[in-house]
Amino acid sequence: MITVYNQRHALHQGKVEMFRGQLVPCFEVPARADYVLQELQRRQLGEIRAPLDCGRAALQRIHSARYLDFLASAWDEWVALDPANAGRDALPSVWPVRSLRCDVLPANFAARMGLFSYDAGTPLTSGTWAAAYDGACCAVTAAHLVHAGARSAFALTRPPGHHAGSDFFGGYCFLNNAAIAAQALRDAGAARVAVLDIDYHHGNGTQSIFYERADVFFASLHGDPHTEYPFYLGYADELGAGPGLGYNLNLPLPRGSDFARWRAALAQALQRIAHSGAQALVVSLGVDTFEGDPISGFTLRSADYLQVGADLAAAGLPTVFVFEGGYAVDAVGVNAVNVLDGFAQHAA
Ligand code: OKP
Ligand code: ZN
Repeated sequence: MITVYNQRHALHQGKVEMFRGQLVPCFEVPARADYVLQELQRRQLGEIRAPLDCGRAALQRIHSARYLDFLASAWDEWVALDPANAGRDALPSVWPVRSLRCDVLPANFAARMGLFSYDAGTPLTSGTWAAAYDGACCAVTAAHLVHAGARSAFALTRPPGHHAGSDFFGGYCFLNNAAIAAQALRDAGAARVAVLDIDYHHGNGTQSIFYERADVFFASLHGDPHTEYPFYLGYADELGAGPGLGYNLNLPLPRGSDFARWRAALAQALQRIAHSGAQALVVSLGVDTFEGDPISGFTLRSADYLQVGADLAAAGLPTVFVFEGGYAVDAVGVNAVNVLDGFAQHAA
């Protein structure tokens, strides 16, 4: 398993997120990726390399130009409002919901923060753009390695990506690394690609990006959005639309679900992926399904992740893993690497 590691991930270091009327310390911290790297090195799971510069064009296959322009300049605009902002994270606080206009690009910075986001839990910091850009390049580099014949590759980066849409950030995500990887595989020549999202939270960004497309099948196992973030997408009746009808699969599970129940849903998703005709697989690898996760509600144990990796290997597809969630920081390295190790041990 080759790992493509984002050495600049810690440039994105949020201080606080809005939670129940208070600004609380961020759950999505640099130590998460450090622990995964440490565990990869400890178990000598394979070569660890740096990403190639994938260029803005690879990002623009998924994200709108005006969103990328905004992200690239947002920090400078934030500090220009008030030099004291240099010591604070930027968080949105106003959004264009139903009946308000999304087509006008306001000059006001706060108004643009809201236009391009959907929650107040995702701080934008001085290094967010640099970290997210290099992270997307990790995903593209991993996709190219797999397209060139590697059985698998792992994009180890943060911030995560699966909640980010073509023109919005949210859920700790800015650039949709998994979608960018899937598109890179398509552009390299794979006719059909599947994205399997096993993070605890529904990958609303990835779903929305591919919802009307038949060339990228999206499947997700996640906490039931009736009670779990991101609440407004991820229901079982979302099947895709237009040419994409039949190419979206949501398997919401109740909060509290255990590994047996989760694994049965995984088998269902993998069966559909096998029938989708996908030539390559992108896995949004979140390990916030862990019993000890502080913001999630499934009860997987560390050893279960070895089995998850084995089940994924049995699908037999060239596979790009992209790191997403997992907030039990002490366990995130073991859990994520268990998936990769289980995969490597069972990959033909
Ligand atoms: C990102 B990924 C916790 C509230 C939850 C958003 C969760 C985003 C999860 N105070 N806020 O792991 O899917
Ligand atoms: Zn998650």
